[in-house]
Amino acid sequence: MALKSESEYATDPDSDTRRSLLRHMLVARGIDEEARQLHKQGALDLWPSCQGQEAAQVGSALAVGPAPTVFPSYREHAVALLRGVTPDELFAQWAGRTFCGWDPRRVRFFPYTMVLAAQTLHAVGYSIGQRLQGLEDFVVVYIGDGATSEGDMSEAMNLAAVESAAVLFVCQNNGWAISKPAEEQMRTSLAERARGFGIESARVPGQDPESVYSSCSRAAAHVRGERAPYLVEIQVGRIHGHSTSDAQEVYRTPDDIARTRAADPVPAYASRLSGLGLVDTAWFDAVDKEVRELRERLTKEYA
Ligand SMILES: Cc1ncc(C[n+]2csc(CCOP(=O)(O)OP(=O)(O)O)c2C)c(N)n1
Ligand SMILES: [Mg+2]
Repeated sequence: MALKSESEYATDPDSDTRRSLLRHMLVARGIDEEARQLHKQGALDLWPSCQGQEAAQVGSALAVGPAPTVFPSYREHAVALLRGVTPDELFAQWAGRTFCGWDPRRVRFFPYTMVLAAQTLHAVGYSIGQRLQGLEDFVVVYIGDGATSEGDMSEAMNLAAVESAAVLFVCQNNGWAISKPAEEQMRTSLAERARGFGIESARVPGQDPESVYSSCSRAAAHVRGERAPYLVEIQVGRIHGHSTSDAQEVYRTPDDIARTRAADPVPAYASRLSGLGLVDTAWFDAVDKEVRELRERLTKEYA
């Protein structure tokens, strides 16, 4: 697949891109809500919700475009959908109906990895392999804050730095590794830690998909232009528990949960674009209809 030219890595999203950011966020929210519902009905075995992280996921995925191969963790449902994994393929995996769910070669989105941070080494190795074969590609790898405590992450950052591997590390720091708060796992930001390995980095708030888009566009241009790794740490909020099997009310205060819900990126971005006149009622009705029909079909298929 052809890489984007330098000028295509726009740092500020235009109006069409802004509508696209919002549409993908709304679709991901609907699919995620359907999955949570199906888990309650016993149809899915488990679901790690991505609610609260949609701006980070959609902003980063749209910024890098379709060229790079993506190595996800297990919560990147919005990225998966954007890359062409169908909701059925996604649900089939969490219903235990298939081994992986999708063909990673078709969508260039690798299988979810439950072994924390293992995908960071896969990504760096894949990138080096691509270079050895003379293929002009770069790789994006997603990790959570907790995964960065694994030795694999440090090995991957060091290897990427010394090998000048074309890898964009995207960390969604949602403040929690299940019930372990991020501040008990690190004394510096991950962005600072990356610099210690010789990797350039940025730290961005994850509520605004446009800031994420701009930062990841610049980061992608760096990876592609310099053939060197880059790390973007995105600060996000986790609206629900770690997974559908986790009661976060046990270890998070009601205030903390309320603050995260109040900072929900989806309604905030919807009202922002609406206020700017970029979307209107007819636009919202069309997206609602698309999501409703998708959800009805998934309910029929799985419940
Ligand atoms: C090597 C390894 N150790 C422990 C676990 C158990 N585990 C699953 S998810 C998780 C927390 C991960 O947190 P984070 O990386 O912040 O991702 P998040 O779930 O917040 O998206 C842990 C400890 C695991 N899956 N793999
Ligand atoms: Mg986390």
